[in-house]
Amino acid sequence: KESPSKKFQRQHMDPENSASDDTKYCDHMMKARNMTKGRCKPVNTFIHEPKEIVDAVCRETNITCKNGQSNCYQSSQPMSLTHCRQTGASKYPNCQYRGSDITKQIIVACEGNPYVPVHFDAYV
Ligand code: 5FA
Repeated sequence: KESPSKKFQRQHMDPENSASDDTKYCDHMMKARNMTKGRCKPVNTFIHEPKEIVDAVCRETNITCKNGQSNCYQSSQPMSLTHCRQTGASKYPNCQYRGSDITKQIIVACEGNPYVPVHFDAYV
């Protein structure tokens, strides 16, 4: 079974691409990363930074997560992100997305040993 950290990497990590102006980026990536199976995942953020940089967020400022758990951490540095949001007209199985390229600090939840990101909580 896929581990929580592998799931985070599949759903949120894309260090190879820099912020893409390509309007097809989200349509392509949401499908390629298996987030359009069974349903269209409504929103998802991809992070265009090296894995070591994102893993290190688990050692930054500890904050409360949206769900009330205390295992969230906010990056001091803004990061290159693409936020994908399903369009209103999009209907499963034809999942369609709009992408926004942004540079913001990220908030991730961390778990395990090694203590690594397992959930993308927000950008601020
Ligand atoms: N989740 C939320 N807070 C968490 C925390 N502090 N520590 C660990 N996990 C935490 O997200 C709900 C999901 O987020 C739950 O599965 C919970 O385990 C985790 P959502 O935004 O309500 O839905 P989603 O569509 O994002 O959920 P999934 O498709 O299951 O995606 P994941 O949670 O695996 O990944 P993501 O939340 O990073 O997108």
